Amino acid sequence: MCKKPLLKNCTFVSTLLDLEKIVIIPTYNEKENIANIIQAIFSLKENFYILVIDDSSPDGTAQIVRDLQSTYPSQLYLEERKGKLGLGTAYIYGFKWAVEKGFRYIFEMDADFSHNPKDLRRLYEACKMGGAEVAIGSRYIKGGGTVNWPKDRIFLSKGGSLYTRLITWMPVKDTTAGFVCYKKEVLEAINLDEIKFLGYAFQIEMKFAAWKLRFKIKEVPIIFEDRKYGVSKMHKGIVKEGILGVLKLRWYSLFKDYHNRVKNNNGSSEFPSPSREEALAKTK
Ligand SMILES: Nc1nc2c(ncn2[C@@H]2O[C@H](COP(=O)(O)OP(=O)(O)O)[C@@H](O)[C@H]2O)c(=O)[nH]1
Ligand SMILES: [Mg+2]
Repeated sequence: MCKKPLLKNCTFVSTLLDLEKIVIIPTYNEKENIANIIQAIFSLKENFYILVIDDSSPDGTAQIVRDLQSTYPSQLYLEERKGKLGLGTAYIYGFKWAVEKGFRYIFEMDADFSHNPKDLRRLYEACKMGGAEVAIGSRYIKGGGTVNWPKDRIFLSKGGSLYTRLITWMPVKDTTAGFVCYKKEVLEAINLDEIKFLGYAFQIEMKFAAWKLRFKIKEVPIIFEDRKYGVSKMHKGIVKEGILGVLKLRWYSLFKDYHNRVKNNNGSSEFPSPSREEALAKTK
């Protein structure tokens, strides 16, 4: 049952709807994809809710979502932030939002169809029935893979995962994966205010924190397909952040009390947005 109203007449809505599964989709300039991905998820007819976190995309992505809200008034939500603040902080914002409302299974997913909506169910089942507390859509286990991805991206992604495993010893094959289902308890246990990375490093640290807090992580094979529409927001700063970020994680976990830092003792502050300068400064 929802702790805080999703809609003004929450009492009415919450008695009718079960706040089980929500897919968080961060967007920046995804006008070619956003309507289709939303429709693809709702057409699964598996009672998914969707929260789009849009960073004032100049291409009008948010308006497309607003227009669709009249078709899906109680299932589609939009949060808009002022300026491009990075994928990591968008997810942190969305995680807090979803936990606050009382959702039990919280998914991360890209807008660009690299993640197949049909795989949402398999991630859900891994958590709901398979005993996982974090289910990762993995490209680098048996049965997983990539389609149409340029060689340099495959190299970067596989290399990044190998590098992370060598340095952190984290037993996860696809450490930069962005298609994930978290049980609410995991996100509640992590001090989300301490996760400050923006790109690949964000994905790595979420898994690292969950692992360090001893949650059960399971990888589910997925086929990741390169986007057909729109452009990637990947840039050199994200790679640099990833390389240094992994070293920082290892360092903190060796010599400083990473466990205590990342464990949520007090409850996180509400939906913070870093300043634009703060977010941009980190990726330079
Ligand atoms: N809200 C928000 N979303 C972002 C930002 N950067 C990327 N995204 C979204 O994050 C998802 C993954 O980004 P994408 O460009 O496809 O990265 P790639 O798959 O690594 O090339 C897409 O849905 C993007 O629109 C950002 O700064 N803010
Ligand atoms: Mg993509």
